[in-house]
Amino acid sequence: MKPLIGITPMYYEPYHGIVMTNTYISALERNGALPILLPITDNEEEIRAIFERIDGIVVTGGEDIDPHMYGEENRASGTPTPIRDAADSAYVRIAIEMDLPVLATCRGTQMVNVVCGGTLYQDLHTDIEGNEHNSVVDERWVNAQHTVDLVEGTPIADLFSKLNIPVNSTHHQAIRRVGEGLKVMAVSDDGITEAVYRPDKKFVWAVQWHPEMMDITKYPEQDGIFESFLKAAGK
Ligand SMILES: [Mn+2]
Repeated sequence: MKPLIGITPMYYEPYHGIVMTNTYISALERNGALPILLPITDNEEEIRAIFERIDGIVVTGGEDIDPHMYGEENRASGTPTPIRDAADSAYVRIAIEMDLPVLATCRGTQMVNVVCGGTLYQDLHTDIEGNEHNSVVDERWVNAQHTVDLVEGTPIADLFSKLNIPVNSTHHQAIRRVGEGLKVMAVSDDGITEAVYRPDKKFVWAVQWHPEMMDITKYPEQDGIFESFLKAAGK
């Protein structure tokens, strides 16, 4: 049976709409899942009931997380979206607690880190002097922007069977202090944590890049991330 995967939606405030980039849906479909969009809710009972019926969640990219969630004032973050922060943090917290497989990308990765008690760089260029992460923005969604070193002995290093891979990069924030229980799996060429996982859980992977957006004809190995996730989510 195909695993049923819930995707956390983005929120578009002007008409209280939920929004989804279709690349998440097509990457899941291409790799053998049935994707569905989750509601924007932080109702614990509702989330637990949904989780009884699905096999994993994808935590998507989007706006900056409210820095108050990790105990800081807003120095260099964008305008927060409280309704989405509340929903995403509830989804991540309950999924980790119930040991439901989680694949997070970009903002989703930052949310996994914050839920586990970590902090973020609010802006790489201002928080780290001289940092030039993503200063080139040419086709940054589909093409690799920089490389990451994979940490030997982590599942992502086993998956790629090499220790340096090209990734896209669309973020101005990133993991600063790594959250409790998380282990670093990938570090960018300028020293930024780009992937973490929870060794104590069935599958909690969080990558700072967007594997679902990368040009699959050039970077077919990125589908391996979805394959690994869906294998863990499979019945
Ligand atoms: Mn990056």
